[in-house]
Amino acid sequence: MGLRRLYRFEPFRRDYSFIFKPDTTDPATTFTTGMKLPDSLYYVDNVHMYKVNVQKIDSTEKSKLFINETSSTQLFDLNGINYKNLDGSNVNGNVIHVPPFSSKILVNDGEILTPVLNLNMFVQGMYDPNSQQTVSDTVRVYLRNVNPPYQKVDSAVSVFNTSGLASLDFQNVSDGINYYINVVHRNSINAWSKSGGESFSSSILNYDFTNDSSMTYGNNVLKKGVKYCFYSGDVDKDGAVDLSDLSEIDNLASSFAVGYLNSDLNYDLLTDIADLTLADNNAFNVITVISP
Ligand SMILES: [Ca+2]
Ligand SMILES: [Ca+2]
Repeated sequence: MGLRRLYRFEPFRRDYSFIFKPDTTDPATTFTTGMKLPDSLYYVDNVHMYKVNVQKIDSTEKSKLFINETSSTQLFDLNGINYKNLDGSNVNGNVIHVPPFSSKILVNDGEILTPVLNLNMFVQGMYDPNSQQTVSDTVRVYLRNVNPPYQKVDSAVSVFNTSGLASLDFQNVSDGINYYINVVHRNSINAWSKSGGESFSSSILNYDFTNDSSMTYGNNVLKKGVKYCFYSGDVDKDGAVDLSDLSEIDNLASSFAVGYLNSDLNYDLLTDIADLTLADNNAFNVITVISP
C-alpha cells in the first residue's frame, strides 16, 4: 500500500513509534525498513508490532466553526449540544454571539456514539471445529429494511477475527428500529438474520450467527462441531453453489492456482481438489441463499 515514514538516524539510540492502517483487503501487509543515506551500517532493533483499536471520530462532529460574514453581531443556536471553548471552559447557554466579520470554533466534548454491530459469524471452509477458530477475512454487512423489498439502509465493511467476531460501524441507523442483517462474504452463501429484524439499543447491536441455527434466516447454516457456519462455495456470488462455481474451481485447480482467490474455499492459499470437494457437496445439496 506504500505507507511511508521517514526517520533520521543518529549515533545514539532513539525510540520511534507510529500507527498505520493496512488496507483490510490486503492479505499480505509487510513492514520493511530502508535507508536513504549511503552509510554502511545502522541498527534497527526491538521492533514490536501491536494491534490497536481505534475509534473513528468525524472531526466535523467534534468541532464546529461558526462564521459571521455580516456587519452586525450574529446569534447561533447550539441545538442543545454542550460545547466547550478552545481553552476548555464551558459555553454557557444555548446560543453564542459572534461579532461582525469574525468566527468562533467550539468543541463538542460530549461522547459521540457511532452505532456499532458486533457480529459473530463463521464461514464453513475457514472454520476449524477443533480449535474453534477461523481464518480472518473481510466481510460486508448490509442493514436492510424489514419490509419488502428489504431495501438497503446502510452498509459497512470489516474484518472478522480468528474468533469470528467483526465490529461494524454504521452511520445511517437509529435505536429501536428493526433491520435485517445481511452478511456478504466473498465466496460463501449470503446470510440473513432471523425473521423479524434486529434493533440497536444505545447504538449497539450484538448478533451471533454461530450458536444456534435459528439465528440465520431459513436455518441456512451448516453445523461444524458445535458451531454454525455459512456455506462456502458461492465463488461467482450468484446466490447458489452450483455447476458454475464447480467449473471455476476446477479450472483454477487444473492450473494449480495459488494465492488469495475466491476459489480457495479452505483458505490454504491453494485451489485444489479439497476446495472442489467442499463445493461439490454443497452443490449436491442444492445450497442457495434463503432470504425473506
Ligand atoms: Ca454460484
Ligand atoms: Ca484450498
